[in-house]
Amino acid sequence: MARIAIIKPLYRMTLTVAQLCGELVAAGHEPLVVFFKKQQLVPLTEFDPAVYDSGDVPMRGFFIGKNGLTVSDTAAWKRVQKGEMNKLINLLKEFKPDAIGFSSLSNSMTLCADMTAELRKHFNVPFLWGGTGPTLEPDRSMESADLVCVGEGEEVIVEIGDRLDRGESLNGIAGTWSRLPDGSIEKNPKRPVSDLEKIAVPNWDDKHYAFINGPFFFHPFKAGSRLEDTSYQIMTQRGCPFSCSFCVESVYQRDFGKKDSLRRMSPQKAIRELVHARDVLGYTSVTFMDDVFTVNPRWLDEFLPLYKEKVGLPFFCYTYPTTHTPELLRKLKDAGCMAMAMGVQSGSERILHDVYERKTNIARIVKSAQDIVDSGIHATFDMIPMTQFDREEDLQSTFELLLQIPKEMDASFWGEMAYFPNYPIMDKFKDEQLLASSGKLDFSVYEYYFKMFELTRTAMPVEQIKAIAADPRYRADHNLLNEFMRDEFHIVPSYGTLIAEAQAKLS
Ligand code: B12
Ligand code: SF4
Repeated sequence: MARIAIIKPLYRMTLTVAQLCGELVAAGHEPLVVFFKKQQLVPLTEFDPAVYDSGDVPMRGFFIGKNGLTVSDTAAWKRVQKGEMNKLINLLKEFKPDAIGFSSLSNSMTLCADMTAELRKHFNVPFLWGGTGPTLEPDRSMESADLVCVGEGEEVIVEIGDRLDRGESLNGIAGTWSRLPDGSIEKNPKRPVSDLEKIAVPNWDDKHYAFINGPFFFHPFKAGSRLEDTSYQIMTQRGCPFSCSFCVESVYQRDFGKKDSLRRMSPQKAIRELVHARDVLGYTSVTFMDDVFTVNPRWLDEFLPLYKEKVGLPFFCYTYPTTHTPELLRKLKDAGCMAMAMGVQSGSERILHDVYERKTNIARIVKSAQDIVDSGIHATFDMIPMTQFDREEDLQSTFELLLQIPKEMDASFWGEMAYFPNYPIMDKFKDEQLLASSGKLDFSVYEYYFKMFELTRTAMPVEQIKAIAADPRYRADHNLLNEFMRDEFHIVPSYGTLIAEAQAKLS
């Protein structure tokens, strides 16, 4: 039995580590997952770099209220304190790991490098890195790690455990890069993507988890989503039929092949996990974290009646403008779908097609939004209304789209594009024609449009909003719009809350 610690800097993304924890336990190994620190939202006006770390990739969201617009870092954290590191070191000393892993997104790569360097002073064990960040930047990861998992890790983590048990070297494992005894780096062949029918059920047993943040230290720790969200989160599917330039799915398709990337577990396997979540873990709603839940109507035709019969909990899922029909929405609603979110991202076909690589047309987005609202499912949509490629016409187009999206549908997130390393969107910066035609807009232009966007979500009649849009006084001074703004703007609402709100409206 190998003892493997996995550190997940910045609490959440619990599914990733619960999956790895499930694999290790099922294979007879002993995992300890440590959530180290917590990500938080910090308004830029309060962002003191001596106190907060923004990570390697800044991520920003916008709040619009009566006092105007607030820009916040949505993924910052308080800088690591010595006491937090000491707690981690003591916990690991007690656990006596045979290997120490890090699971990282792109924004916490430097944090992981600093932590690895510090932990190496205390532990003479292999350091394993995995996750989206190391998969995107394996060479950078190898500057700190002894082994990097490139891609999916279910089989890799078990093979590592088995080899540690047998006292064998960790070189030569498919799907990893590792350091050879002479110090050089070995780049092993890629591993085929995981068969979702064979992977373990995520393990949420408190005893395998710990949490360290500031003065807080918990072990055992309730890692399940219930701490922040009342809803059980599951992914029945991996991959996506689309290839948006700002999303990791397009990277996985490019680097690991598109052919087998879109996979789903059998309806029966998903149902077993959900029945356990309801009966043993005590959850009262479900969030399907599948990138686009509404693909594969044949699977849904089998799954939804089974779900209704055997699970019967209200649920949330994601959709895409071209993947649902009124008929499918009816079936989803009948099975318990209370709330869903649809990616819209922009109202400019130029941005959607040339920058985001989302070949949807605007009329289709409007129809899809209306269909969800007509179905009676509570709906929200996501937008990325700020990039390095915008012209004012693009913002105007987004405003015009928002005027057509039913008011019952709220925006869950207004964000600035986050530029992750090696994503296809980074190639757009090499497209001189595209760059030459980009506006490099002043932030005050965004402030005006973001407030106009928000206005479309208020109860104000569309004709009145159009009159304001036509009035040059507001364009000259966007602060005049503040009086129309709502007090609070939602950002990344909790799924459990969305479901509960939708239920409350019904009753
Ligand atoms: C579901 C999800 C969420 C959910 C998570 C719910 C939950 N309970 O876990 C929520 C909504 C909370 C969320 C939040 C965020 N997310 Co998110 N999320 C995803 C999504 C759709 C799936 C991730 C997932 O769980 N996959 C299934 C698990 C089992 O697989 P995995 O994570 O890929 O890990 C595998 C391998 O990487 C490997 N592995 C991972 N770690 C390790 C460690 C070791 C040692 C080894 C050997 C292997 C290994 O094995 C795993 C199993 O195969 C991805 C997109 C995607 N399709 O991947 C985005 C994604 C991960 N999210 C992203 C972002 C930016 C965020 C936020 C920072 C957003 C924000 N501004 O707040 C936060 C981060 C929160 C935090 N501090 O952790 C980005 C990350 C981009 C990047 N390059 O870093 C992604 C890739 C989407 C994108 N834009 O491309 N997210
Ligand atoms: S539709 Fe969503 S999950 Fe699929 S590639 Fe686009 S952003 Fe990613």
